[in-house]
Amino acid sequence: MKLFYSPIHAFAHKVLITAYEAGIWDKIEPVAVYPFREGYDITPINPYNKVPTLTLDNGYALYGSQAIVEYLDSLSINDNSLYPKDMNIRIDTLRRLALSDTLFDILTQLTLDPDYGEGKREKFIQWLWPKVISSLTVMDKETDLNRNFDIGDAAQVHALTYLELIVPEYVPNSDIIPSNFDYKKNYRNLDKWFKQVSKRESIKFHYQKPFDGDDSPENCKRHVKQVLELQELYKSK
Ligand SMILES: N[C@@H](CCC(=O)N[C@@H](CS)C(=O)NCC(=O)O)C(=O)O
Repeated sequence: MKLFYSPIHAFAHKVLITAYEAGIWDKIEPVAVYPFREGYDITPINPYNKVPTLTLDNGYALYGSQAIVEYLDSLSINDNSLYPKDMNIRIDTLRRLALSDTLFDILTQLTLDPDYGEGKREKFIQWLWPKVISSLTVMDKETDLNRNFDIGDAAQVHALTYLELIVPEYVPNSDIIPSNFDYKKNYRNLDKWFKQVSKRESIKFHYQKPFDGDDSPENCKRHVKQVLELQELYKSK
């Protein structure tokens, strides 16, 4: 399997955490993609040109991180699925997964629209920033240090590390977002929770470790080509 993903080391992606928790990280060939830099294009295997995208050995390309994590979890060689079996608990876990993934989506929107005109941009932030605050408030309130680590938690690590990475540094100036914003100071339970979960091997394995492979556009192109060749090969079988 190949995992096309952005190797930003200060961001602990839930796909990487899940693959490690499932004990199958060594079955995955990581392929670095920076979707916003020149030369990286995975549109032939994902119409949205988004990472993460996972491709299987027959060329099948799976995208949408929620589908990818569920697939990786199903391959687990450990007896520790991140998806609780009890339906009520599972549904709540999926709600928490959505809570964190939506926070991530909002954060990417905040960083990726710097070119709005003066007034319009403020309106845009006025619309999005309260959602960031209210989701953090819910997460802080729901923090449970005794719960078995699940996919909702993996997504929360993902969203919080991204938040820490980009706000306020990569979010263009705004009167609405405090220039010294630090969720760790304002959401003490979340801070405590993060300190505890980040001791897990699945997080320590990638978090804050620079990518040491080939992250050139040429390498990305070569892997996309290989996937397309596999798709042709398996189509004719
Ligand atoms: N809903 C998608 C979101 C993934 C996503 O937003 N990826 C960003 C990471 S920066 C991306 O690849 N953006 C490239 C683009 O939008 O062109 C998922 O969960 O997989």
